[in-house]
Amino acid sequence: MVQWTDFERATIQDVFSKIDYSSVGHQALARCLVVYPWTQRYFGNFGNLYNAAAIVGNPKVAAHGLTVLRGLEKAVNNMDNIKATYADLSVLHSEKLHVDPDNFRLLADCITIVVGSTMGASFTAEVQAALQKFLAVVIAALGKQYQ
Ligand code: HNI
Repeated sequence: MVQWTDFERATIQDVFSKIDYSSVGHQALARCLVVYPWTQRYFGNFGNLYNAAAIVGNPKVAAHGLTVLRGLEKAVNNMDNIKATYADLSVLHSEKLHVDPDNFRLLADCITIVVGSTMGASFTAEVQAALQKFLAVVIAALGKQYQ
């Protein structure tokens, strides 16, 4: 089981209590789709993803970004049990959506970048380390059904 320090727990709670889910989710998913264009293939029913402006302006991207952040909130609220919390979500991404699990890391990195740019100076190296550890646990849990 993952061990969390008091600082890591407090930091994750603090970061997620301060960020705007809609904005961070939207920006992070849009960034992922622009920077790693092959990720667009999973969102064929989202309509126009033709270029960066279309991706950022696409309301389905915004809505789904919020869905992803709400999904992350479940992990924030169950930090000692993220694998079980994500069991169904892992099955969905592997067996139904067939998302290559390498992509989880790419979206997670985009989330880190957007959170960092939103938090500015308060996004210290220690805060980044806590967030990336949390996201690594999320990625492992989402990938569990692939193994
Ligand atoms: Ni993901 C649906 C959470 C990474 C492609 N995804 C969801 C849902 C949640 C979610 C929550 C909604 C489930 C439901 O309807 O029951 N996804 C997450 C999280 C991460 C993640 C927490 C990683 C941080 N998903 C990814 C990645 C891709 C991805 C990297 C593809 C590149 N997800 C999808 C697709 C759907 C989806 C596609 C269905 C979207 C739809 O509405 O049709």
